[in-house]
Amino acid sequence: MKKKTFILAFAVIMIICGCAYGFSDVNQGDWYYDNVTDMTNSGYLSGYDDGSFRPSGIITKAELVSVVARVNNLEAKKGQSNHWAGGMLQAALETGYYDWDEIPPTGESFDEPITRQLAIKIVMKAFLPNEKGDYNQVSGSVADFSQLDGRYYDSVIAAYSNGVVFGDDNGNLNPKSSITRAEACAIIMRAANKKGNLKPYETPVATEPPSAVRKGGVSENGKLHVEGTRLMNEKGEGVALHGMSSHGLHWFPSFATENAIKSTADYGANLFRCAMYTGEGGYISNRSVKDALINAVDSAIRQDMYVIIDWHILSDGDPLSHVYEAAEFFAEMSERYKDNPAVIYEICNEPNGGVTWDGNVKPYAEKIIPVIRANSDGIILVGSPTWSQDLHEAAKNPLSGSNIMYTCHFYAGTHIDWLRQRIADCGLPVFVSEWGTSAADGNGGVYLEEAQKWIDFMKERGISWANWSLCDKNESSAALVGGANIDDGISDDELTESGKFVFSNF
Ligand code: IDC
Repeated sequence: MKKKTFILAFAVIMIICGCAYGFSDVNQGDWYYDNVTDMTNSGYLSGYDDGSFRPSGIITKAELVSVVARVNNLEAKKGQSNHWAGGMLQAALETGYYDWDEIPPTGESFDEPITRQLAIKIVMKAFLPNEKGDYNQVSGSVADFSQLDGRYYDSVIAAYSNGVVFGDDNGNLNPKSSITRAEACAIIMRAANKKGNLKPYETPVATEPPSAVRKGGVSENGKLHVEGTRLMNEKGEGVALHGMSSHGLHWFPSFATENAIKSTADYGANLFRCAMYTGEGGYISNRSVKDALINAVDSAIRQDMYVIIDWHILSDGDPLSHVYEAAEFFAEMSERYKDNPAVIYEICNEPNGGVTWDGNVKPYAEKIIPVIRANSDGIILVGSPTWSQDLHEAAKNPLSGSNIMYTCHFYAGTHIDWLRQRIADCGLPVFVSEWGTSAADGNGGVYLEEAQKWIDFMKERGISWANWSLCDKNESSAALVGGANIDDGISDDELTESGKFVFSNF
């Protein structure tokens, strides 16, 4: 009953938004219709851009294990492989879904089709590890039971006895053949339903329309793309986004609420940046900060603003140090916000500490960008070494692919002409996803004369920016005075000197 309500809600949203409900190649009456629909509605597996699901396409080891692991709420672990699913496969391996030799963690076999016997074992270990079945009955009814490898007897017998698997029309299991996407959906959904731990379906924010329409907002500019060095709107006109960055969401979630974000839009901002620290007590050690991030992203979307999802590496200077977690995170975020034109992905805030573009940042970006591109062709922002100042290094060996921009971060008390010159010289599309009126430590100053030079420079070039930061911390880069209560909007006397300057420039 509950699930039906969720599915109904989904259908209603899809109809309101004028989206087609269902896949071109999955029809009511197909034996897998319910399982595929439940699975895709729950957001665990998606179809293809052309509107198809390809039910008879094969599923790989990486795909099957990562879907099972996600349905079962596993969290990615650090694995040996840089494959997009490496972290989830490591977690599944450590949890005992399969043995080392069945899918070696090196990544080499991750993209191979998974056999049916192994898929069944993984699904049973994940959802119904304690179920048993009747050997005589199953071995007598499965025509090709003798084809099974002995290590799969228990799982296959339990799967048949619990209604997770049925043979084909000839009573065969074909244990060593590949398994299709539709079949995988079916066995996963049957087992997960039997265990009863399916997460309720959540309203897809991606299709929820904004509740406000604002000048310069998403409803006006639509889907963004990059042409040459410029950010363009859907109509092919140059567009510049301006707004605030949050401070660390795990420290200051109360300044990243819908009211807080809305109050910046009321001053004219059309951008909000959600800074989710990875280190310093952030996401890597405290996954719950993702809830604050999602809340902020959804809020900005409802306010008709563009919104940056910032993977805020800082003390953990090498982005490769958390590449597995990043792949998992961006897979989830890009799936959640799939077609939403508001969402911009910033994949590494500020690489630093001896990392190089060629050796660290570019290889990292080349792992994360395809993960996002599997779901979205939205704008992706990439940092560079030395706290996102080494544009000249990125320019020597830029990334391939479209809709990629390079971030440049500046603090007016520290970074002056020479960094502006770098932007002018690099020939790359640049996005200033973080800047401050203070010195680089977030304090000192404020340096409004130099900040004005920067504002003029960015305006001339149509460069988008987000200012650090919307919070009331006692440091000069903070936009709000101590104790500011912004639940009812931000009044002028709640703005610091920096805040007044920045808000007047939206
Ligand atoms: C600063 C915060 C400060 C915090 C410090 C360490 O303003 O309160 O104690 O981080 O977490 C950056 C970073 C940004 C920094 C900011 C100012 O992206 O996280 O915030 N800065 O130092 N790069 C250059 C400057």
